[in-house]
Amino acid sequence: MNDTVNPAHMTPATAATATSLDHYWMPFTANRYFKAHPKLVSKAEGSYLTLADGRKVFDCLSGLWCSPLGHAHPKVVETVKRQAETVDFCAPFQVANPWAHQLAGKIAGMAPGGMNRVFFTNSGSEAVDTALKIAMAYHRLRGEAGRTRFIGRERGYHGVGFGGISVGGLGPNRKMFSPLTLPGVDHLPHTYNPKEMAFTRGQPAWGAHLADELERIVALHDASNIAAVIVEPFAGSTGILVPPVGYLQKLREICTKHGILLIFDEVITGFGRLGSNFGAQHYGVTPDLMTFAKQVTNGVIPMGGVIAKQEIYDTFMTGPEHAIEFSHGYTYSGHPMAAAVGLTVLDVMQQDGLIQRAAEMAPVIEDAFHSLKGEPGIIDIRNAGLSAAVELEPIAGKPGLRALNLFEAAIDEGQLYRAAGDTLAVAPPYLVSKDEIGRMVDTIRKLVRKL
Ligand code: PXG
Ligand code: PLP
Repeated sequence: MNDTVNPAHMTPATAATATSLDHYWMPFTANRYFKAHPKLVSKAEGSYLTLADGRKVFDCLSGLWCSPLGHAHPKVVETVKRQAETVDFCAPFQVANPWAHQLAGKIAGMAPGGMNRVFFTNSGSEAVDTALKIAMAYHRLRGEAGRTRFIGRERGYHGVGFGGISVGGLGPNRKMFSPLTLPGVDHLPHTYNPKEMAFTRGQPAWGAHLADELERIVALHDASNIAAVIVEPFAGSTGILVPPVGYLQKLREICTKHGILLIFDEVITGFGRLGSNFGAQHYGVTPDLMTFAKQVTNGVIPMGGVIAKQEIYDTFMTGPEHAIEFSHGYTYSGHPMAAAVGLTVLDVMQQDGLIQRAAEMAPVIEDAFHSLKGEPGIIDIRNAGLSAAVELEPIAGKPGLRALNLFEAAIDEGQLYRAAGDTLAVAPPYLVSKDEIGRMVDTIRKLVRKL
């Protein structure tokens, strides 16, 4: 073991041996398992990653839903270099860099009509906490300070801040912190019912009525106490749960009726994953606030943010002109490197018609994945836009192990899937070919027959 090798100079061959794995406490990872079965990515190019042990894999989940352009895109590489030489950093408060303003304009132009004010953060988690704060402050500024409650959804993922885990609906992320989650949060039921919807292509026909649960929660607390409802357009990290037909429309109607803000967490669905700019446009429902992250910079420089309706922004723009209207922000909000990369990424998406391309490939991935129906151990297949999930029957008493085994075996076959519980998820770069989709599916077919 030699800790002193400059990692920038590592070749795939040296990376495997030159790096001590002892010190890095890895996020959302079984650390002991990983350190016994290391997978170090030493090169990323196009849609492929090379591991330090020399194996080359297709990046089935675009990093972690982050890299629709693939890796090392020449225009992005050039932007990083140019921006580092131009303005690498400047303070975010009281001064600003022009790229952040330009990117805000670009994002506003892609968002649904009227959603045209953008607050930058560095991650989806920060975006969610920011959106919750905007919602609460907005009501207070309008003289409805009693509206402090939030409504999330079971199985929802909204990052790992205290706000995000409070409205989130994943037990393992919450249980250690239960006493400190936000007070005044309720959860809608999740929308997954395999009896009614297993093997549905796209949106299930069953389940719109689950949105009526919102009326029940409103009746319990009274609308005058509720600030906002937050949901993912489709629930991504829990394994791609697609909204039932009419469900999001109903949530919108009920929120509007009661003066409750609707927040779409578009961290995964934003910037084309569904073949539209945002999930809002794809599903035809306009929220009041949207969060984004990940794809906005192709994952190259961390960035997230909140898009607000102009009316919400305007509500803050009161009081003396020299006074801060919203006491919130991050050292790296609107970071010039991230903003410049974001501009390039969104330009490339537009110039190369990549969101249209994602829309065109959506039926291809749908057909390919649903061809796995009937294979051993596959109990459900779901798809949304250019993403799909295969639900495996858990091994009795060992949840997650079947998917993990398949995930490991697939690396030898050249595929890096995402294993979450017993779900395998894919969301490839937008330039994915039919052949590449075929290989993702063929590998699953081969491995479920064998394992
Ligand atoms: N909201 C949503 C809807 C997300 O999907 C976040 C917030 C948090 O973003 P940051 O940048 O703080 O991680 C996410 C993140 C998976 C997976 O396996 C997905 C996420 C995170 C971890 C795993 O699909 N999405
Ligand atoms: N902790 C300390 C001591 C700080 O000074 C700051 C920012 O100045 C923060 C936390 C927050 O960091 P960030 O703005 O990067 O979220």
